[in-house]
Amino acid sequence: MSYLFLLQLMSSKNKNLSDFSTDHVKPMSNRKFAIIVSEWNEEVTESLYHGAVSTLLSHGVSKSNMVRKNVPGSFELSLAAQWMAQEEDIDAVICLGCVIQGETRHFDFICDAVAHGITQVSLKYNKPVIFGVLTPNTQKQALDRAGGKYGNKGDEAAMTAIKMLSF
Ligand code: DLZ
Repeated sequence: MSYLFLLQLMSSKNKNLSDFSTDHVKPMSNRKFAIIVSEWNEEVTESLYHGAVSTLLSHGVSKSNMVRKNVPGSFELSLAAQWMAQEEDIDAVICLGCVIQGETRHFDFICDAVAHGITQVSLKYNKPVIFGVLTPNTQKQALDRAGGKYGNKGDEAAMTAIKMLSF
C-alpha cells in the first residue's frame, strides 16, 4: 500500500470533507481562481468540480473570477497547474482528479508524480496550488468522497485555497 493511499485513508475516514471551520477567512470577492479538472473518472471529477464551485460562490467569489480548464488525466494536472499559476491574475489553482487503484503500479506513479508536481508549482510560483485529488481503492469510495457520505473533496479543496489566501 502506498504512502499516499495511506494518507488519503487517514485524511478522509470518519471525516466529512465538507465540514470545516470558516473562522478567520478573508473576503474573496476580488480573488481569481483556476480550477483544473481531470477527465479520467469523470463522474467523480465533475462532482468535485461542482463542490468546489459552490464553496467558492458561497464565499463571495463570482463566476467571472473562476477559470475552468480540463486535462486528460491526473498526471497532466501539474503542467496545467503551472500554466495557470504563471498567469499573474490567478491567485490560487485548484487541481481536481481521481486516481483509482488498479492492478498495476500506474496508480503509484500517477499519485506520486502529481503530488510532487503540484508542490513544486506552488513553491515556484508562491501561490496556493491545491491537491484536490482522490486516491481511493474503488469507485464507490471515490463517490463517497465526491458528494456522498463523506462529503465532497471539491469543497475541501476550494476551502483550502480560501484559507491559504487568508493566511
Ligand atoms: C492511464 C491512467 C490510469 C490507468 N488511471 C487513471 C486514473 O485512475 N485517474 C486519472 O486521473 N488518470 C488515469 N490515467 C491517465 C493518466 O493520468 C494520464 O492521463 C496518462 O497516463 C497520459 O499521460
